[in-house]
Amino acid sequence: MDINLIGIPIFYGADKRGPEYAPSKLRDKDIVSVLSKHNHRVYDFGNLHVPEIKEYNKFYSHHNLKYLKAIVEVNTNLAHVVYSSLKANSFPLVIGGDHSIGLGSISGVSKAYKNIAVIWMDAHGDINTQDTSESGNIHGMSLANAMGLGYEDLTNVYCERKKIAPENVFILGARDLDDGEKILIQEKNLNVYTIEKIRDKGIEKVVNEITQKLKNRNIEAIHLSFDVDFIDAKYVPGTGTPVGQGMNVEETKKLLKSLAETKLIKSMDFVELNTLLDKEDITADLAIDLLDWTFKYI
Ligand code: DIR
Ligand code: MN
Ligand code: MN
Ligand code: MN
Repeated sequence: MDINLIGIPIFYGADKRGPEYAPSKLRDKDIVSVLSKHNHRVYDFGNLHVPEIKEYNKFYSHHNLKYLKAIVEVNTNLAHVVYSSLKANSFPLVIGGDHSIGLGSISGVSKAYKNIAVIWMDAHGDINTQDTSESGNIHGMSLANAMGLGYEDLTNVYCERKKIAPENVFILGARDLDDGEKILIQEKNLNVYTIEKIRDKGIEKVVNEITQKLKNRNIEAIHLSFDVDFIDAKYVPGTGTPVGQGMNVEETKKLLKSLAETKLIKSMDFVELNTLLDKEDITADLAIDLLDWTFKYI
């Protein structure tokens, strides 16, 4: 397979420095050779441009959407790179950066395919809007924006329509949800698989359940958006908002393997590696290990 490696050195969605260094960290750790081992041709597209915004200007465009304008700009460009990659039969692997980039990726995928699904692996739901968010951090809103919910500058990124139907969104591993997010999950009847639910049913069964639903709906492509805080806090010191009670590394790998083996994953984000918090490169090394593992089966 051809892989287009796309780095997005952005921290604006998290409003905490660190994730912007992840793409170069993973390149230092030879991500290109690691992925190439598995019979993939890897094209390193470098990093997309992220405009420099001064911290005192972060509320410039909206009082509860920090760095809105720059995030819209980066996501628009990302959407087009993802779309172009898919049209050229390449697999876009998007390395964040924070999770605000999930919107750009999904926007690009949704233009390339008619029927898509999103698997969002995350301790968080990222389904806040400017009205429910307690932080004003856009990385906690990107999945809502992709579903057409939230501020119009964000929901209109790349094209003026919703990018993904709520029934085709699967949130795996959520365990730190804000009140507004819990309400939205009820309202939209979103597919949320908590850690307990995944452990109860077993990984095989969960993946079968998801793929059965996708088959019934004629889904052509899955976009996998992987926030490294999906994994339990004790294994990922290098992320901005770690949460306990998550899966261990072995369970996570089992889940990634099962998902990859569906052969439906056509694009992926890997986000929220914060190198400034990552003492001894524990999380960066884990990131390499997880990507190595996943792309063996994709
Ligand atoms: C929180 C944290 N729900 C927010 N979200 C994070 O700011 O909206 N997402 N960390 O990954
Ligand atoms: Mn996230
Ligand atoms: Mn998260
Ligand atoms: Mn929270």
